[in-house]
Amino acid sequence: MVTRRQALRSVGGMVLGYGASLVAGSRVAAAAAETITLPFANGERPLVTYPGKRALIGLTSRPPQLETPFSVFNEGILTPNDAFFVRYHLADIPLEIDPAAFRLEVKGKVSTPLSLSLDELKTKFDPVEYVAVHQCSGNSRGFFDPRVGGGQAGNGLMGNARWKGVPLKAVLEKAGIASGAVEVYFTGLDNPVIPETPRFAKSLKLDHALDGEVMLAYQMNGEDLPWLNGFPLRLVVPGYFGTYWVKHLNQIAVLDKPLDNFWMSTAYRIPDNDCACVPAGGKPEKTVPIGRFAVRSFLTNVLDGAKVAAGKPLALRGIAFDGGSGIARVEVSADGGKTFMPAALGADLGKYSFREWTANMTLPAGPHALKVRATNALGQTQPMEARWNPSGYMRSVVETTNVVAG
Ligand SMILES: Nc1nc2c(c(=O)[nH]1)N[C@H]1C(S)=C(S)[C@@H](COP(=O)(O)O)O[C@H]1N2
Ligand SMILES: [Mo]
Repeated sequence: MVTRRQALRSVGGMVLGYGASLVAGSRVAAAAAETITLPFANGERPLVTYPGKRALIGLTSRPPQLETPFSVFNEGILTPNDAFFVRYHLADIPLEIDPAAFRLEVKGKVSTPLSLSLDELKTKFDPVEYVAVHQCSGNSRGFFDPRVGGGQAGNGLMGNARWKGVPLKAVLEKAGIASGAVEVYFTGLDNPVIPETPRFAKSLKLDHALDGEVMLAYQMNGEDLPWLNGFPLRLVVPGYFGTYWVKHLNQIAVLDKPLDNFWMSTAYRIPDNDCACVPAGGKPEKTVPIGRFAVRSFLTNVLDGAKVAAGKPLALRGIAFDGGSGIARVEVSADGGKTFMPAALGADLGKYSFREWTANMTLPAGPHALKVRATNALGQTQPMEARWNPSGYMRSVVETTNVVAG
């Protein structure tokens, strides 16, 4: 028997050809047979499949929110499109988009409002391409202690992809920024279910929008954007949390005053201090919009609870990234962080990319707490103790992997 809950777990359709439609409807996917257990209380999740995606960790189905299983990060330094996480706020997501009829509107404080087809974006502007990590502010929220409200994610609300598109700057310059402009507004094709809910929209400061790096992306890892990752166009804001990476982007407006909506003024704000933290259980006095990623690093080839061979070289491998200065060094510890030794860095795919690291260590028999710590080009590193804020954002603690050598 298929329950309503199970039925809702599937969008129930497929992406046809080059993203003609994600049809709601007829076929109900088999109920999730498999589950995965994230390493915190109430961490059991179904593995679910959606159009264009392999089995991913299901967090919610309306709207779809899918987490990447951590094992994917050990498969390669780029995250495959079919394994890339999915996050939406509002359940009325686009199910049909005609790429030929799609237009990006650019309006507001500009000298010439624009309405650009995908074809024009692809042919009338010089494309740019770079590798960048995309990460949700709430990545790893499930590890917060004390626990906080919001999607209880493990470490899979992140991914690393090669993005291709048009610099936002080029499009804004074509429209011509009028005097008095201070911010740029972005929204997409998804809608709230009830009109009282504010539509999802974000803004960037004008100088950020004009930095030449923020991208209107139409490709991810050499293919059209996957439907659920924002087909046919999304904003890519390298180094910045995913909340700014507006999907199904179809409207840009240049504003003469800061955007004051729920998504900027209430949600996605962090304590206004260097650690973006408050004492556990506390409340920040003042908040600011979330910005760049903190430095993070992970061991990917040895999992917590693993049994490893004692007295033999153990090859360790993982990833590190930061908010865009680039990873300068990675160190590993086998004694719970008392001493660290340097890891080797892998190929440099750019300052916004995951950086691979490798290390070898030989462990005597017994339990060991492995730790990995990265430092970026600005000298910023990861705290040994987890920081806390009430929204569960920006986890960046030195992660621990407990193993037993025998
Ligand atoms: N249109 C639209 N864009 C959006 C959102 C959304 O709800 N609607 N969520 C944002 C948030 S919070 C995140 S983390 C990323 C998720 O991108 P992904 O689904 O491609 O992983 O999209 C961002 N862009
Ligand atoms: Mo997010």
